[in-house]
Amino acid sequence: MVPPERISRFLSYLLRHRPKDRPLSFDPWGFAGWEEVAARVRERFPETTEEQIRAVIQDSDKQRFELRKDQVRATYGHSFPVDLGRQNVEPPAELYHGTARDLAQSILREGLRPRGRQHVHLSTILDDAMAVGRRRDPFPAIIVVAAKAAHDRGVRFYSSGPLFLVESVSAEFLSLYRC
Ligand code: HQG
Repeated sequence: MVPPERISRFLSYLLRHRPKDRPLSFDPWGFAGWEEVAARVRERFPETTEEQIRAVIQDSDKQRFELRKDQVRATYGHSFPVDLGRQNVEPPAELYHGTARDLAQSILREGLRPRGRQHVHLSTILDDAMAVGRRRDPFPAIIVVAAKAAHDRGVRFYSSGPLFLVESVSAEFLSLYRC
């Protein structure tokens, strides 16, 4: 059986980055047709059933995907513009961003930028930010975002499962976490 994580990564690749070699049509909200997506996954992993793909979507710890009757989309992480249709919400006082130590100084100087994606991703829980940062560095730096203060000054925060998304955060709202 194909490990669920491989299917999840492949779905993320298809739905966040619309690769040219795996053409799918997307609506403005980032949804693609379920049948088409399931067919792409089964081309890549022929032994996978549609039920297994559904299970990966439903079991995703970070609610990475949204499946409607005959459509599916990624809930965050896009490298192409989509209208997620999310409401601006009031965030908690602090949110956390885990990153590599060698990026921290530039972030504290320039602010948090989405780089290749549509949004910056922020965690509500320190341990989650550590896990995000460990993808890049075994001893990650944690940036603390004064989220409520930024929100009060007009920065729009969107909630997505356990994450908050934001277009960017200027340096005045950032500090380095010290344990
Ligand atoms: C960095 C995964 C220098 C930023 C994860 C990050 C997450 C700057 C990188 C989700 C910068 C962008 C997203 C600045 C930002 N100077 N570096 N001014 N501003 N950066 O991958 O947050 O499991 O787009 O620190 O768990 O690492 O795939 O963002 O290192 O939730 O669902 O630019 O992806 O989720 O990298 O990861 P990314 P991320 P999944």
